[in-house]
Amino acid sequence: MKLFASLTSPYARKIRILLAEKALPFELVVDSPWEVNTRVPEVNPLGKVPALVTEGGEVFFDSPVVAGYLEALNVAPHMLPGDPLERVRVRQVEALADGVTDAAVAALLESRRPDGERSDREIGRQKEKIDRGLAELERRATGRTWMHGDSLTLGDIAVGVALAYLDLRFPDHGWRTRYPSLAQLAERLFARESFASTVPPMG
Ligand SMILES: N[C@@H](CCC(=O)N[C@@H](CS)C(=O)NCC(=O)O)C(=O)O
Repeated sequence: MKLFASLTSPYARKIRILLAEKALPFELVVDSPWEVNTRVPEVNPLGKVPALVTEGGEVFFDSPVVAGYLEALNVAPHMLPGDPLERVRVRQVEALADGVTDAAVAALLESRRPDGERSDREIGRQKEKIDRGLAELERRATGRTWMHGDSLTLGDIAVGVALAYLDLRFPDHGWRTRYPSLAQLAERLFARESFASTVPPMG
């Protein structure tokens, strides 16, 4: 398997963590879709990472789909429950955490627009999504070790990646103080080898 990824992409990091937790061998193709000579559009028409190319040459993209493919390989530890409804519940946590990441990416891109084109209102709107999303994740995390059930799932991985992305892009956000259950979860997650070995470089 080949994974097209940039080292700072939180969505690609979610997949790299999943691959590490399952100890699945893969080739990491580091490619930033923002560079002019990127080859990502050759595998993903949308020009986004992550994109996974299987041994047979089939391509999967959009991180929830890639995660679904990796789970379908049936390699332990399983990161989604077997029960269909419980599975949807974990995927809901993943979607909520990915949505926080989406809003953080949108706020960052807006903040990098030149003077006169940048909208502070839009940045504020995205930051509200981040905080509403985190408040809901905090509610769900309170009083439990993992976001769902009694073991690590894809939901926890997506939450950890979203929180780490806030540390990277908005280090003054203050989520650890405002969301103590998420802070405890993050401490457990960040100590895992899968998270430690995929820390993004600054940039
Ligand atoms: N929903 C997608 C989002 C992927 C995404 O937006 N990736 C960014 C990197 S963080 C990207 O490749 N952006 C390039 C672009 O938008 O052209 C997923 O979960 O995989």
